[in-house]
Amino acid sequence: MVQTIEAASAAVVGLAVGAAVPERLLGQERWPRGKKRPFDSDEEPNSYKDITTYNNFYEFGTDKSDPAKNSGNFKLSPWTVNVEGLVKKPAAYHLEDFIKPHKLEDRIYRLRCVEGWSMVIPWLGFPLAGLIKRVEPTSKAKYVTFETVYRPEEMIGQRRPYLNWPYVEGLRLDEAMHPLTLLAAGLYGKGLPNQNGAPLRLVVPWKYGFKSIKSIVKIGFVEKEPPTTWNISAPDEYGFYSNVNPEADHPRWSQKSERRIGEFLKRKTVMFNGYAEQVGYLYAGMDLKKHF
Ligand SMILES: Nc1nc2c(c(=O)[nH]1)N[C@H]1C(S)=C(S)[C@@H](COP(=O)(O)O)O[C@H]1N2
Ligand SMILES: [Mo]
Repeated sequence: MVQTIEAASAAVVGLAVGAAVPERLLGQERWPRGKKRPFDSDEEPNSYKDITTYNNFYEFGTDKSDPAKNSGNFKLSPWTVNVEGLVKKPAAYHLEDFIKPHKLEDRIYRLRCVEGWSMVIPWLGFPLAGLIKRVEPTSKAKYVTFETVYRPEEMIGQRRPYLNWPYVEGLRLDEAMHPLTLLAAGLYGKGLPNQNGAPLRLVVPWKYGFKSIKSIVKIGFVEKEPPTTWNISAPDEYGFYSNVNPEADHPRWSQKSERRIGEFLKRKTVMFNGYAEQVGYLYAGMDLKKHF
């Protein structure tokens, strides 16, 4: 059953819900959805409770329940997003000005974590391509970089060396421009909860979840493939591309199947997480076992 927003709200009393993105920017109540939109998965979304209590966000701890428990005092405003590097219009944007020119859309996407579990999440966001066009990358720009906020006072996980902080990620420019690539400011029609990466996070549905970096403060444009956090941490296990691929096993486990949160039996993992038709052309001629 698709949860109504009322049921969803009742399920999260006591959890932090994003407030940095004013409701007027999020627009009218968008959930429950009407007819299926072109980019939607037709699978049933996970419950608001599952999506907001089973999280990976190491800045708030390494257990799945830690981000919801430990992110209550995370400050969402003021929030500035710096756009820098090989662009004609570098700038430090207040979050509102960053989001305002873009039309927010609901997008129901599958999310597959490299650990072997998956969910279906109704995001609210806008295509990263719109932002990229707005800031006008120069012809030298070939990759886009992203950085999470560094605030060990508020993010207890950053006081320990679980990963190299701040968390950084990157995409090739054509991946970043793909219409599926989203900057999300909400889910289930409301502002993003802190544990899901408030106030703004990336969503790249055909790649393992760790590419979808949370709580972004910096977006850069560069010429060379940038370093990425999980690749720095374990280069043999996590590559730059990290496309969902049932044929390319993780060195320590198979990637052929996954457990959908809320289900008991495993499902088969699908190439590019089911988005092969839309994104396959981006990797034509590439050996995806080598460029994992
Ligand atoms: N900054 C940051 N972003 C992050 C992570 C993290 O630990 N820190 N975890 C990643 C991983 S491994 C996954 S699976 C997704 C989970 O997103 P969700 O908690 O909203 O489902 O966030 C990704 N983004
Ligand atoms: Mo993940």
